[in-house]
Amino acid sequence: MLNEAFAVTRRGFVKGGSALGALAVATSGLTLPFSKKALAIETPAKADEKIVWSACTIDCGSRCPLRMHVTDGEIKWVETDNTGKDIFNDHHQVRACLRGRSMRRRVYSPDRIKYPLKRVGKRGEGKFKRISWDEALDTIAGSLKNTIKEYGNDAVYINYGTGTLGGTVTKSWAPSETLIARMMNLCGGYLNHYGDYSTGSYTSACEYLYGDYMDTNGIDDIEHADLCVLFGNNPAETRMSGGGNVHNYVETKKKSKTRTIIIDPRYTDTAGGREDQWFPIKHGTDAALCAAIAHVLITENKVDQAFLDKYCVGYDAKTLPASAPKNGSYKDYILGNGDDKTVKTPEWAAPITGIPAEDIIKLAREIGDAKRLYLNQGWGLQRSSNGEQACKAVAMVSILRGQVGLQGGGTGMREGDHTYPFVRFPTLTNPVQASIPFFLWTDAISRPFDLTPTKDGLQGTDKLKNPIKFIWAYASNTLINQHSNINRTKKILEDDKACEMIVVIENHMTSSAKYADIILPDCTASEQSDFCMDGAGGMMPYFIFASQVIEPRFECRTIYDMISDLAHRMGCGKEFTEGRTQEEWLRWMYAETQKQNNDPDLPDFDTMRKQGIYKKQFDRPYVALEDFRKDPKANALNTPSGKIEIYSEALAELAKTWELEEDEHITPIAEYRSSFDGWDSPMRKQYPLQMIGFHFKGRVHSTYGNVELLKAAIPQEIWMNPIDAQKRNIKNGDLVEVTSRFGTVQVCTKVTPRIMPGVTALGDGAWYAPNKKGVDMNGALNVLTNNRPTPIAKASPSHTNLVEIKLVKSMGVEV
Ligand SMILES: Nc1nc2c(c(=O)[nH]1)N[C@H]1C(S)=C(S)[C@@H](COP(=O)(O)OP(=O)(O)OC[C@H]3O[C@@H](n4cnc5c(=O)[nH]c(N)nc54)[C@H](O)[C@@H]3O)O[C@H]1N2
Ligand SMILES: Nc1nc2c(c(=O)[nH]1)N[C@H]1C(S)=C(S)[C@@H](COP(=O)(O)OP(=O)(O)OC[C@H]3O[C@@H](n4cnc5c(=O)[nH]c(N)nc54)[C@H](O)[C@@H]3O)O[C@H]1N2
Ligand code: SF4
Ligand SMILES: [Mo]
Repeated sequence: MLNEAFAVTRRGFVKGGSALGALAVATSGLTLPFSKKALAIETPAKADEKIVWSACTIDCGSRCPLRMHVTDGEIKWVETDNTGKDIFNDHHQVRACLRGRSMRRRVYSPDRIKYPLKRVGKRGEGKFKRISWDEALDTIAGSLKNTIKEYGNDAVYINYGTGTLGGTVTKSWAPSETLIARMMNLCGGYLNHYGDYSTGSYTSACEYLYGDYMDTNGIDDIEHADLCVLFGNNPAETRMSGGGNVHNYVETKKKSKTRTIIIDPRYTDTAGGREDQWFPIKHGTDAALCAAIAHVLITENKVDQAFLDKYCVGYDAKTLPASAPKNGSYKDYILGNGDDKTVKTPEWAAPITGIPAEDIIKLAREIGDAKRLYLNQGWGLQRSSNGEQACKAVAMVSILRGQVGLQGGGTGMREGDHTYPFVRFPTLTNPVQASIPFFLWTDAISRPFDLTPTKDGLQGTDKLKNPIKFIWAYASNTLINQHSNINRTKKILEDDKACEMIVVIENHMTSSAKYADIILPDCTASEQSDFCMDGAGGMMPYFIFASQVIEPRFECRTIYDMISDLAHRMGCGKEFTEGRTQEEWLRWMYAETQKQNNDPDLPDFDTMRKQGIYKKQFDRPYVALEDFRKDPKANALNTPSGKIEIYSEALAELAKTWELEEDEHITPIAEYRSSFDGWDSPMRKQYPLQMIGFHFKGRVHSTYGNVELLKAAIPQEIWMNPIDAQKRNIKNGDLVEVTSRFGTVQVCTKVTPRIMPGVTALGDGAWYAPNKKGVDMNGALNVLTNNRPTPIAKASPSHTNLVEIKLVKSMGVEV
C-alpha cells in the first residue's frame, strides 16, 4: 500500500519508533554559534523555596518550560522561561501560555486519580473500587495473556492518545513510540493503526502529491515573501507560547509588514487586526476557490510553465502519464475540457464558496503578481468530508506559481520548522502487519470482519482475523470525548462481551476513564523527570530537561515503573528494562544524542539538568524541499515518478478499484466535489447551519478543560452570525440547544460577525457531561459529529457537520 511506503510523519520523526531513525530527518540552514552564557535572570527563590525546571508536554503543537516554585514539597506557583536576552530569534524566551501556567491546578485537581481502580458497575457507569497495584497489574497481565492465547496479538489495540506527546520516556504519541508498544512488541505485537486525528486527510493528500507527509517553509519565512495567504490556519490558538509559531508569525509580520490574507469561515485570533484582508469561506469549499484562482492564473498567463514541466506530472498534456485520459490533465479540468465540461471561472466558484467573483479575481491577481508567495494551509480544512481534495487543491496554487523549494515561497502545505534531532526510547518493531485507519477503531470492535482494503482502507491484510478485544488507552481521551459520535461509541463500548478489557492510564477521571475496566493512576510531568520536545520552534528548535518537582501524589506511579512491572509479569521484564532505571534511560538517550549530533554546544547531562532548556538558533527560516528544487534527480520525491504528482496514477487506480458511496469521490487530480453533509447537502432542509469545530485556546482538546479558572476566562460558546441568530430570536449569551442527527448539546452563544452567515463554530474538547436524557450540558463537540470516514484516508471529517440551533433560555443581550 502506498501509505506504508512513507517514513516521515507529521512531527518529523520516523514511523515505528526507531530511536536512530529520528536522526535521519534532515535539518537545513546554518546554525549560529550558541551562546553558552544564555544565563537565567534568576527570580530569587525565597529561603524555604526551591525552583525546579519542568514542562508542559501536552499536544498543542508548542512545548513550554515551566519553572515550578516549590515550598514544603508543594508547587506554590508556576513561572516560565526566563533565560536568554528576550530578543526574537536570538535564543529568545519560550514563555508558556496561560494553560501551562495553570499546570499546578491540574496537578492538584480534585479529579486526580489517586489509586488503581477496578470497575464495579456496568461499563461506562463510572463506578469503581480501589484495588492494590498488585491486583491491578495481575488482572491486566492475566487478561492480556488470555486475549493473546484465545484470539491473538492482533486483538490488542493501543488507542490514539496525545496527552504526553512531548515527553520521551512518557511519550504517548505515536502509539508505536510508547512504552506500551515496547512491551507489546516483546510479547508478540498488537493491531496497528495508521493516520491520525490531526492530519489524516492532509497526510494522505501529501503522500499522493509529494510522496511523503509534507510541510512548507517556516512561518517566519513570510519575511522573504511578497504575499502571505493562510488557509484555515490559526496559530494564535493552535501554536501559542513564546516558542510557538504565533510568536514567530507576529514578530516577523511586525518586522516585514508582508501583506497577509486569511481564508477561514471565522475571523480568527490570528487575523485579530493584524491581517490585511479576511475572506470568509463556506466550510468544505476551498477546492472550488482554488480552482477559480487557477483559472485566473492560467488564462492570464501567470503560471510557471517551466517549473510545471520540469518538476511535475500532469499539469497539461505535455507531462500527462500515458495511462491518463487525453483530457485528464489539471489544465483541462480548469479550462472545462475535462469530463464535467465546466469552466472553473470565478463566477462558477462564487455561489459555492460565498466569495464574490470580483474578489476571487483580485485575490488571484495578487497571487499571480507576487514573486514570492508564502501560501500555507492549517489542518482545519482537511477535517472535512472532502478533506483530501481540499488539501491538494490549496497546494496547487503554490505549485502553479512555481514556489516549491524557494526561500519566501513554499509547498502550499502547513508550516514546518527547523528541528533538533534527539534520540528516543527504542520501542522496537511490531511483528503484527495488520493496520486499520485510526478513525475506524470502533468498527474494528463492532464489525471487524466486514472491514476490507478497498472499502475501509485496511492495510497489511485482506481481512482482520480478530475483533479488538483489549484496549490500551494511555494519556488518551479518544475513547469517548475526542472521537466522533459519542452516543454511538458509548453503545459499542458498553458491551463488555465485545471489547473485553479496557485499561486507561490517566491523571484525571475523564469521560474515557469512566469506560475503563482498570484505571492506573499515572504521575504527572511534575512528578517525574523526562526530556521534553516536539514543539514547533521556527528558527529556534529546543528541548527541555524537566526534573522531578514533587513526590508522586497518592499511589501514582510513572509509566516506566508500571509497564516495567507488567513486563516482568508478562515474562519480558529484563528485555523491557535492559537493566536500566528511568534516570539511566534518560542518561542513555542523552549520551546517544550527544554522540550522534556531535554538537559542541550540548552541555553535559548534569549541566543540562540544571540549565533546563537548550536552544539552537538557525539564521534563516526553514525551507521545505529545497534540495529537490536544486536537483530534482538526485533528490527525487518518494512518488512513483519522483516528481510532484499533480495527476496521480495511484489515485486513478483507487478511483477504479475502491468501493465508494454515491457522494464520495476519488480523482487523480485536485477537483472540487462536494461530499456528505456539505453546504449543498439535502440534509440542510432539516439542519440548515454548517457547524465547524476548531481548536480552542481555553484547552488543548480536553486537557486543561477541568481548570475552573480557564473555563471562567474563556467560556465554551457556539459562534453564530447575527443574521442566523436573529432568525431564531437568539441573542449573544443566550443558552441554546444545538442538535445534529447524532445528538444534542446545550451551550451559550457568542453572536458575532466574526463568523460568516450560515456557518457556526464550536471549540473542540469540552468535557462531555450528559444529563439524564442524554443531552450534553457542556457543549461537548463530539456529541454532534459524524463517525463516517473520508473517502481516501478514511479519516475524521469532524469539522463537517450540519445542525439546527434553538433558544433554551434567554440570558443574553442584543449586540
Ligand atoms: N470533533 C472533533 N474531535 C476531535 C478534534 C476536532 O478538531 N474536532 N481534534 C482531534 C485531534 S486533532 C486530536 S489530536 C485528538 C486529541 O485527543 P486526545 O489525544 O485524547 O487529547 P486530549 O483530549 O487532550 O486527552 C489527553 C488525555 O491525556 C491525559 N493526560 C495529560 N497528561 C497526562 C499524563 O502525564 N499522564 C497520563 N497518563 N495522562 C495524561 C489528559 O488528562 C487527557 O485525558 O482529538 C481529536 N478529536
Ligand atoms: N490551544 C490549542 N492549541 C492546539 C490544540 C488545542 O486543542 N488547543 N490542538 C493541537 C492539535 S492536536 C492540532 S492537530 C492542531 C490543529 O490545528 P488546526 O487543525 O489547524 O486547527 P483548527 O482550529 O481545527 O483549524 C484551523 C482553522 O481552520 C478553519 N476552518 C475550518 N473549516 C475550514 C474550511 O473548510 N476552510 C478554511 N479555509 N478554513 C476552515 C477553522 O475555523 C480554524 O480557524 O492544533 C494544536 N494546537
Ligand atoms: S499548552 Fe502549549 S503553549 Fe501552553 S504552556 Fe503548554 S506547551 Fe506551552
Ligand atoms: Mo491533533
